[in-house]
Amino acid sequence: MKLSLRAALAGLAAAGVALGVAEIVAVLTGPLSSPLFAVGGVVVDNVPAPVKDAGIAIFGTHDKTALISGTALLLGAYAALLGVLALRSRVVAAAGIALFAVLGVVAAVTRNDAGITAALPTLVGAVAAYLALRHLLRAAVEAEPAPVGAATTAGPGGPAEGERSRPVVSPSAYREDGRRRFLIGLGSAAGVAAVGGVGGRLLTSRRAVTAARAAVVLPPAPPVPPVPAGAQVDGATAYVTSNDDFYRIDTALYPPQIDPATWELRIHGMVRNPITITWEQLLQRPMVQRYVTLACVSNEVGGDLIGNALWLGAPIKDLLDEAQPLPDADQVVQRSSDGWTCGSPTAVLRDGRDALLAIGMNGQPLPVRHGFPVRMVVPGLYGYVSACKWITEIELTRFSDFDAYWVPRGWSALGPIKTESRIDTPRDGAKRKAGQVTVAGVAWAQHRGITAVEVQVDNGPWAPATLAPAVSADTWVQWSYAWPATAGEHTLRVRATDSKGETQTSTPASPAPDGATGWHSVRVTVG
Ligand SMILES: Nc1nc2c(c(=O)[nH]1)N[C@H]1C(S)=C(S)[C@@H](COP(=O)(O)O)O[C@H]1N2
Ligand SMILES: [Mo]
Repeated sequence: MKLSLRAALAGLAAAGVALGVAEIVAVLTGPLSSPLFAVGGVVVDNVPAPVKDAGIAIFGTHDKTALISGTALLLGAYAALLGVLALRSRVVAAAGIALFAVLGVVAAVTRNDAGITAALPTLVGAVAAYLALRHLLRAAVEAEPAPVGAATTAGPGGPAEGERSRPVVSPSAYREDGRRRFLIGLGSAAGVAAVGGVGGRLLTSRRAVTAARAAVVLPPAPPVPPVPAGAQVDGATAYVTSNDDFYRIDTALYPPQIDPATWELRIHGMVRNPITITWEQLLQRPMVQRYVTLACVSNEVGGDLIGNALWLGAPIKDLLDEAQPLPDADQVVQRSSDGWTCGSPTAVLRDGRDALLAIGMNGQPLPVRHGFPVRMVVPGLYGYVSACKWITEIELTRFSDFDAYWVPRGWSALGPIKTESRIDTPRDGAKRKAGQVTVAGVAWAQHRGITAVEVQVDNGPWAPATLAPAVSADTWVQWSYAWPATAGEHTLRVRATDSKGETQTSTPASPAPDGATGWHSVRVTVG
């Protein structure tokens, strides 16, 4: 093995040690203080919007895994290079590790709600990496075939008389020893990295709020609006989305872990009567259960970033009424414990719709990924302007005074959900036998409601589809169409009309800045 290769491996191993040790320390200081997650979080909040959109487009809901893997890969390349440079100079090695430490520390302590202890994982990790690198490099150099005679440390005139008779370690034994120590060191470093990384993560998830969530007893369930018979059409997506299947979109690399016992919601800003309520107080409030279909503004035409669940929560309107917003406070900013914000029009939250401070999802306490212990759900608005998860603060302000998280990143401040429809069966590229084929799917225009869905085969006339009943205008509705399919290649299209009489536009638009438009279509081969 060449020396430079050994040095690169030493650098990599030292980086592994840094991350492994940091994960262990982060068990105590909180998951977001680990350098990998802290730096990843800074990247999430600062990448240019087009890059992030491309990331979501390419990796979808795996964008977080892709980001963490990418960060780890970059760090690996940096560490290997540092190992090689460190052969020349200790100073370079120390400076390189210090640079890593500064990045990690700054990222960790500037995260929302981070204390100074958030610096610890990176600092301890960096010291461990420095020691590991020094040890490994020394062994790597000693494992190197030394120039002839070098190992006997003779002076310019050759070995002194007396030394010749003294037993010396032969150069090759010396090399063997270095090689062995190098390999042992490498193995130990890998061990520290693996045990620290995996063990640290496991311990962190043990410390997570899983237990606190399991202990939650939801208040006695108020009546559930019945799902009408026939709401579920064969072949279409489930009318009610299970918690496990529900899409997840957020900027959190690790979902905030909030113990309900310490949770508080502060309602303040432009209000006459600021309020702070605890979890216990929230549970005392009148609760309702409502089916509401949540949709993400990033959903492409035909996409699946949409789901329908039964939410249990306290109407936010009552809380706002108690807080008494000032007349020109036109924006309700919701802030999550991790600093993420969104803003909804005050008028929308007070217009009588079922905007909820939700604590339950499909009969369970909110899953941690979906905002445990408390989140907002607002029928008719995209999630990025209304559905704050892990909510801890509500601030009444003006749209002209405050831009929420996505607004400076190129998204519209207002995000009413656009009327859309989707074909769920047949799938694009499917094959069917000639004869009657069931075409089915979903359509939504939350809070307005869908009044018609039409299907078009190739470029023929638009034919009305049968609308299934839905719980309310706040949920999606399923539809079906009996298609007399003839042999050949066909294109099926769908479009919906809402209760305002507006039919979906055919003009395709991408999700930014305020939601995709266009007709969903699938190609089907009939044989
Ligand atoms: N704290 C927090 N809440 C958030 C987000 C976020 O990034 N952070 N994303 C929003 C967006 S863009 C959407 S579409 C919905 C998605 O909710 P879900 O993950 O429960 O489906 O959450 C919203 N609430
Ligand atoms: Mo979203």
